[in-house]
Amino acid sequence: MSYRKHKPEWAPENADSAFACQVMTGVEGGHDGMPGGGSAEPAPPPARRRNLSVDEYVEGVLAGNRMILSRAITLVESNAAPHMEKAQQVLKELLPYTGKALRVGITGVPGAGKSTFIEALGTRLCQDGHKVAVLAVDPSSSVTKGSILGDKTRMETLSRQPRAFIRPSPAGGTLGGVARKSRETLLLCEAAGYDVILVETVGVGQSETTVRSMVDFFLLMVLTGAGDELQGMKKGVMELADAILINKADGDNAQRAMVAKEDYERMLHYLRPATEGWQTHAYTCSAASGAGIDSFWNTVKAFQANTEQSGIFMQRRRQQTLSWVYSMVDEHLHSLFFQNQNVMACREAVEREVVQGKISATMAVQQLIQAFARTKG
Ligand SMILES: Nc1nc2c(ncn2[C@@H]2O[C@H](COP(=O)(O)OP(=O)(O)OP(=O)(O)O)[C@@H](O)[C@H]2O)c(=O)[nH]1
Ligand SMILES: [Mg+2]
Repeated sequence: MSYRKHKPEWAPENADSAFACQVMTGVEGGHDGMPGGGSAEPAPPPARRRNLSVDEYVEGVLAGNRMILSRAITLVESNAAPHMEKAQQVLKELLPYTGKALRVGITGVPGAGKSTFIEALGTRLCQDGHKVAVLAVDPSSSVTKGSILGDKTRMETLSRQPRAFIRPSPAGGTLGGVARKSRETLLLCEAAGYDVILVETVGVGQSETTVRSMVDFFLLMVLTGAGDELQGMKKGVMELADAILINKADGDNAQRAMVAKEDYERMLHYLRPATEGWQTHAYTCSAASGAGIDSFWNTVKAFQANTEQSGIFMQRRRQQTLSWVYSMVDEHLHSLFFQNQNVMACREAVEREVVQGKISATMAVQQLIQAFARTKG
């Protein structure tokens, strides 16, 4: 194809901003690096206005071009039908290049220090030669409310790292929608060469389960003052974790953090581990001072070695992919059902009859499903 011969000199790796650059720097060969056609006219409008082809997305992402990666993510986040179709074509081409990163999820109550920790850990990993992508899953976020990584200044050091890529949560929508977008974003980042993916999520609602289902290692970050917190802590969340990290183990709090660590250890003893063959433990750290961060990463590496060796690592990934497929089938069927004309036509009457006790719940289901099935034949 002709554009391959005129491969653009992509914007430099360290071109500022993980958040879609507004303007691409001028490149040789005319508009957006495309053949200039010999025209001496001034440069046309900024490149991002021009639609990219599937091949341009694929090549740009594979070349590690951050701006094209940002645009590819915007494409997979779009709910417009033509964008979704194009996004799927791009993903199909990129799939063979995905799967090579270590995927780590991080949850914890608001203010636990997740972002501070990711900033410190991510910066170290970049210095060690890794390429780190940071994503967020926050189903409650919307453009107006801002998302958990919406404020770039909260990861100032990391966002300046040329080897790091930070992407806020897709705004609003259902958890299912946010989950799909986040998973596809994760795949795009892998294809772009990021070998560590850190996914932050707030510890509320169902988002932990969603993030657990897209990562290899899941970290629960907690604080001291544990007595109450331990009581209120959902056992279910602890059972998702491959490590529990008590943050802010610094200053006056250091001693309390050690006590909390013992408390958590005792609780973990009675819980089912999240990953077969791996015992979840509690650790302390200070995201602010950096203490405990290296040893946390060693734990993650040990987990990886252990689960790769036992085969659990790949087994979990296969299960994750399949359950992703079926959760999307569920969602699709759900919306087909509730948008079905026949269902909508009889729903009110069926609901009335069931709440008045004229028909049983099972009969109500039968009537609704029959109404749905009529259109399907
Ligand atoms: N003393 C101390 N303060 C910390 C530490 N880590 C984070 N903090 C502070 O705790 C506050 C919250 O930190 P964040 O990193 O924004 O917490 P978060 O978990 O990302 O919060 P949300 O994104 O709102 O859920 C900030 O004021 C941090 O400076 C630490 O290790 N020690
Ligand atoms: Mg945060």
